[in-house]
Amino acid sequence: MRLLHTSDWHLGRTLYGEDLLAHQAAFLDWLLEQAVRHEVAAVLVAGDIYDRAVPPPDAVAVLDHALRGFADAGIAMVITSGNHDSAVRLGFGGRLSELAGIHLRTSVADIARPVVLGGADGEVAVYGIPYLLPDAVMAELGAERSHASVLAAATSLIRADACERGIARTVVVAHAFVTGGLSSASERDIRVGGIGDVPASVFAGLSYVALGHLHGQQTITTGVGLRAGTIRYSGSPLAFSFSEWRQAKSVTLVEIDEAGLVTTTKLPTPVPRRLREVRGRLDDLLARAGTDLAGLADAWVRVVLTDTARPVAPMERLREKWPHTLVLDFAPQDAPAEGTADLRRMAQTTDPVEICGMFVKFTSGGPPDNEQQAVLADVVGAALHGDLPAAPAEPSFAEPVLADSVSAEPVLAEPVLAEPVLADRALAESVFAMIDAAA
Ligand SMILES: [Mn+2]
Repeated sequence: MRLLHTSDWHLGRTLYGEDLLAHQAAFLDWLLEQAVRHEVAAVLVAGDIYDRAVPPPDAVAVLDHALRGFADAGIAMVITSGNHDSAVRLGFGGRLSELAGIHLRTSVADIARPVVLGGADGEVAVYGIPYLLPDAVMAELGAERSHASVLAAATSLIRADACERGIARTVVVAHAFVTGGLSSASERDIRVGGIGDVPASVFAGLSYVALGHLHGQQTITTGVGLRAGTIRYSGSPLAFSFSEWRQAKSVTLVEIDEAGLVTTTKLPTPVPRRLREVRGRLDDLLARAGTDLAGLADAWVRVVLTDTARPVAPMERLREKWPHTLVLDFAPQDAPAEGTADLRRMAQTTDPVEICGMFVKFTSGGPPDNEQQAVLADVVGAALHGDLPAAPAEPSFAEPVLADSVSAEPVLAEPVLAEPVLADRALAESVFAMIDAAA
């Protein structure tokens, strides 16, 4: 019997502001083609169908269209909710869609209610475990406050049910962080709060465990007493972060033989655009745009600039060559590593000369030299005595510098950074105008 295992569609998600929905819809069309071509008995979707608990309407429309396609083709689906989904919203109308072969498993009550697939070689029972938040389900499952405990309780129910039915070949679809799995930057950590990951041993005795949550495909091989290849993350069909740019995305074709032994094959998913990361000085990178970096013109690109001084309008210049540049980060060469500590210190300092000096260090990678320091002191002194040229109505330095750096976002979120800078904006601006003039 053949099954197709996929997860983490995250319908409605964007990639650094880039709309992915058309690519997600194309993936779902492709998935249906694969399901038909490989004559699978069912498609298993292990959670994170949507990116958000309240998905945007066009993402709902895309899922609706896809489900109808599978139902029309007579291919069963077993879908569980992930930590990004609202189980109640995703599960709406579940008993109705079940009549069309679309089996939503979004509640604890349905964990031990399998979808029994019949084939020429006998029956396979497929169970769906929705993402189980320990606090929400521990009482119902009689479990402790940990993922390991609630999942162990869930799989006990499943083993008991399969035993009662006399079905030896069992498949579980679940959304969890299993010990030993490798994560990437685009997953929302479900271990927060000390509730822990799950040992593979909770899945002992099952023929195949179709996992979701981790976005890189991988097989978990740390289970004691488990056959290798039986516990697997299919990974997401698309990359959702640059940390995944080297991953080849796929869905997993699962073949279960009569004895319940499993073989898996990766089917590479369509790639709408490759992700690429480059690092270097702006001028050097742009000079390579016609040669070894020519391929970046079609790619989604993250650029890490190592220029010591921030170049003017870097994003605009990069997008002239590589229009799909999405992320621009700065990592000045030889820059001191204590940048964040500097920002904290800035929040506590009241000496404008020192603040300006930190800004020079932040933007150029090094502290002001003696000459610059003298200019700073002069200008600040003049400003404090009211002997200052009028500041322009729309100050221009703070915004472009901070707004074009994605890496600055988490720092900006801390109010301590923005305030001292902005409060002294007119002052600092004049200082920098004079430094520019002096340079
Ligand atoms: Mn996910």
